[in-house]
Amino acid sequence: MTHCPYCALQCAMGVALRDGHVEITSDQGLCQKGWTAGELLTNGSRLTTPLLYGRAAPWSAVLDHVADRVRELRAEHGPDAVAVFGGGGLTNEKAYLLGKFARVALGTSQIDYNGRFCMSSAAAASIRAFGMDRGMPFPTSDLAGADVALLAGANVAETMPPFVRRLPRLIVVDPRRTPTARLAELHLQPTPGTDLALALGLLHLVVAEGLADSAYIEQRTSGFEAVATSVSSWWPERVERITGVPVSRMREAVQLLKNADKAYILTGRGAEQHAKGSDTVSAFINLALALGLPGRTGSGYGCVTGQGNGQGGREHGQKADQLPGYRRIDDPAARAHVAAVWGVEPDELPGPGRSAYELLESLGTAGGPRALLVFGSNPVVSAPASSRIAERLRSLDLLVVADVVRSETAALADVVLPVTQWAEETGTMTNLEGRVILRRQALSRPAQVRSDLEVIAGLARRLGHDFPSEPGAVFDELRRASAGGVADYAGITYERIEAEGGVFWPCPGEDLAGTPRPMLDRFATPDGRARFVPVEHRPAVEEPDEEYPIYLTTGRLLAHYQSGAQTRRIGPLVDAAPEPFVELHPDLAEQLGIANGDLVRASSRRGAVECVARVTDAIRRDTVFMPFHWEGANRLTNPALDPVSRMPEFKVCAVRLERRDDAASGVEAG
Ligand SMILES: Nc1nc2c(c(=O)[nH]1)N[C@H]1C(S)=C(S)[C@@H](COP(=O)(O)OP(=O)(O)OC[C@H]3O[C@@H](n4cnc5c(=O)[nH]c(N)nc54)[C@H](O)[C@@H]3O)O[C@H]1N2
Ligand SMILES: Nc1nc2c(c(=O)[nH]1)N[C@H]1C(S)=C(S)[C@@H](COP(=O)(O)OP(=O)(O)OC[C@H]3O[C@@H](n4cnc5c(=O)[nH]c(N)nc54)[C@H](O)[C@@H]3O)O[C@H]1N2
Ligand SMILES: [Mo]
Repeated sequence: MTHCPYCALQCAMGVALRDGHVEITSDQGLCQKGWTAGELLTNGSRLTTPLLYGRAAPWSAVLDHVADRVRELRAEHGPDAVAVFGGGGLTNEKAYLLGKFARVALGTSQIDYNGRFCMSSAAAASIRAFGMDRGMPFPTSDLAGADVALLAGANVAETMPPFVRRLPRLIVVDPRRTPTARLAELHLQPTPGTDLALALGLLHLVVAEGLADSAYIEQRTSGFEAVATSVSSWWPERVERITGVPVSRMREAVQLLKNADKAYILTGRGAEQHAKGSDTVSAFINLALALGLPGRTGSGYGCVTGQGNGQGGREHGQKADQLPGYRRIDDPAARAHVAAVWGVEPDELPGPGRSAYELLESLGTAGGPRALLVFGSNPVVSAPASSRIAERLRSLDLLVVADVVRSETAALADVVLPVTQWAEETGTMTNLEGRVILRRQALSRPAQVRSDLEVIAGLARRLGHDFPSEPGAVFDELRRASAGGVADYAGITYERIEAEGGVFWPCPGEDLAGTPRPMLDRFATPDGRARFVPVEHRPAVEEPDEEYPIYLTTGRLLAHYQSGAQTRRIGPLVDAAPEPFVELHPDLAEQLGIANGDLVRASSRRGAVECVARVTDAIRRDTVFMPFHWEGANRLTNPALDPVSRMPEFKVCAVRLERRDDAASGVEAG
């Protein structure tokens, strides 16, 4: 058995080859992306041979070249001249080995990964409140037993369809009336970037109406008084002015939460991908704490983790500030433990490096890296201010991309390394519940293709380091490196995962059970109490003005995955969603003289893109929406970063929209 290559639900599936065709089976039902995931294994658009400056070349020559160039650049500019960019779709084994490769074989501090664009705000807020970041500290099967869940900025009907069946009655917070909002009992439709004010307003109502759970607050939390005082000025009318959400709707939301015996508050990228994303999540966690939800069976706060290994990918050391086991790279005890497993001295390990966007932005600049190795990300499409990032990538002395297809980023690379796909390899993933699952190799792999682990170990060997490349051996080393850390995998084995249907971390010993609900008795803070964190609302970094009068927000469609590198090569998915578009309200369309289907030009201070207009009353009048599955949407987005999580402000910036012929004549005239 293996698991789906896409999102953090990691649905189990069987994969077999019949008459040259990949057949997918499932007992639980899959989304369309899952059912069609086999196509990329055989459909001819995958990479099958290494490329050196665009030409096919043997593996040994290509890896020799990379190692030689890395040595030269290091000798000339120092170890931080070589950088690594990883991905939350990589298995735990790959994420672990990539982090070790950077710190030990390259000796560089410059490693980060695309999860910075994904989970980092929720992770930062969870650590502040609970002392631990396990996105959902409960099995998703708990959700169905609740009376209500508030879903802030998550469109799970499109991003995790099978998850919807596990949900109770919903309150949905989204500027668009999404398929998820249509399922909801109550839909709050705020201006993008105002969730923080909304959460403060909801907490204000809870406190003002005496609905806070004082026994729970007393026994299990600290810091309530300061937060209660800080929300006293967030009266509902003020919040309505900022968010556009009517006071009556806020009251209805609080009623639904109040009347619930069991309830959840869940956040998705819509609330998190802001330059104030970690404070926004803190505000929602404060609300959950005031209602007494976290750390109880059947209630809680959770972040709806995104990528296949979004959870595990942030635990084993491909993040700039982390070592395996969710350890901090600036913690002397953590460094000593991991250095011992790696057979190096603690002071040989580099310190924390730049965050994802800062790393990409520094490439090829004075003092920035001269070389980048990318494993499992397509930043030319998915990074904010993407034209600037493409330019930075072009300025490098060496760009190496390991991928399964020729992504937009691979198209800029000096060296392209074709790697095996999910069904052709074995490894563990940690799903959104913190359950470690096992993908077993189901198919043989094409002759010229190697696994990421073999590629990393092959490069390490050329740089004088002996790394394991077999998944089981890498996992055993990961278990030792994680032992004693927050994300302790020491007791997890492939055999146990298969026998038990997955194992939840922490699991510190083979004779110990996993931990599905790690916060029931105490939180992972020094005093065992969850912390209320006072936070204040502020506007988006870039608010609309005369020149750029409209809010742009971005997100996902059912049929495509992320940068689209995989799904834009799968026939039925392309048929379902063939082209990029911008969604706008009929009133705005009329005001701009734009009709449904018109070609339009959208521009921001950072760039412009042309696409088709889709007119729909499911969006606010002041806001337009673009999916980011095609190159272009991110030319517009604002790379302003959250001060704590370093998350870019993907979900709100200011744009202008014109019909293409108007825009063209404007250019000629101007
Ligand atoms: N089909 C599909 N599924 C996926 C993925 C995919 O690419 N395609 N990617 C996976 C990954 S990595 C992730 S991270 C998850 C993401 O899953 P989600 O978080 O559900 O996805 P998004 O579409 O990015 O954002 C969710 C919603 O946020 C809304 N939104 C925009 N701005 C705001 C705002 O300011 N406030 C609020 N409250 N809402 C706002 C958008 O309208 C959108 O409907 O999906 C996973 N699943
Ligand atoms: N405007 C806007 N931008 C966004 C977002 C948004 O909501 N709005 N969301 C952000 C979020 S949440 C995320 S997670 C990022 C994701 O953005 P990306 O990091 O670009 O995600 P993917 O498209 O999944 O890229 C993965 C790449 O790795 C390849 N790949 C897949 N599996 C493997 C493997 O096992 N090994 C190797 N070597 N390669 C592999 C794929 O073919 C693909 O080219 O985008 C972010 N960007
Ligand atoms: Mo994500």
